[in-house]
Amino acid sequence: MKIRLGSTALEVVQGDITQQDTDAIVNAANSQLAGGAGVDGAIHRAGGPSIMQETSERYPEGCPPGEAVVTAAGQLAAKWVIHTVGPIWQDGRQGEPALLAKACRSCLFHALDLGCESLAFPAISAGAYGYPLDLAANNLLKTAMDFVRWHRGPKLVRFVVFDDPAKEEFERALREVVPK
Ligand code: AR6
Repeated sequence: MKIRLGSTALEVVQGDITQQDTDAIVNAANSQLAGGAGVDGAIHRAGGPSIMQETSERYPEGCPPGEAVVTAAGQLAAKWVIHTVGPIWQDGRQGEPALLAKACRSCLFHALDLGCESLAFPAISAGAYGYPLDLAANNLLKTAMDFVRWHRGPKLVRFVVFDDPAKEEFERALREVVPK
């Protein structure tokens, strides 16, 4: 499902983030940039060891929640991996929504700085970090919509969701956040 906003577009597709041919893909990393399961594991497996080598060399301090760092994408089709760290869900009153939106914006700013026309996001924080799927979908889509309308780019922002429930929530959120 794809919605146009002027010269930009927001899209929800079901699939594997590692298979995207967008200029950049986003990794749902941890603050040590230590690798892990889920999206993080899949990206390091498919991209090869050069990605971890680069994060260790360039970002030995890791990356705080809400921020993002960039590496090349090794063997992936994308040119760049933008590693961000979402919040760990507690009860929703510990700043999680602001941090998730900040993580999303940090990735979008990096994408513009890198000259990317297209960027693919996973459902940051909605797996191991426990962020409720519906709330993550609303937050990420609204943040991305506000960003692309204001900055008029990147041209394509794609949300890649793994399973049917995530697809339903992201498509619902896309219909709800975009003004008619
Ligand atoms: N492509 C697209 N989506 C995926 C893929 C994939 N290959 N694999 C999983 N998902 P998660 P988080 C979905 O746990 O919640 C790691 O260990 C998954 O179904 O990857 O931010 C890191 O090292 C879920 O909807 O990210 C951190 O320690 C969503 O992607 C921690 O997990 C995000 O799930 C980060 O947890």
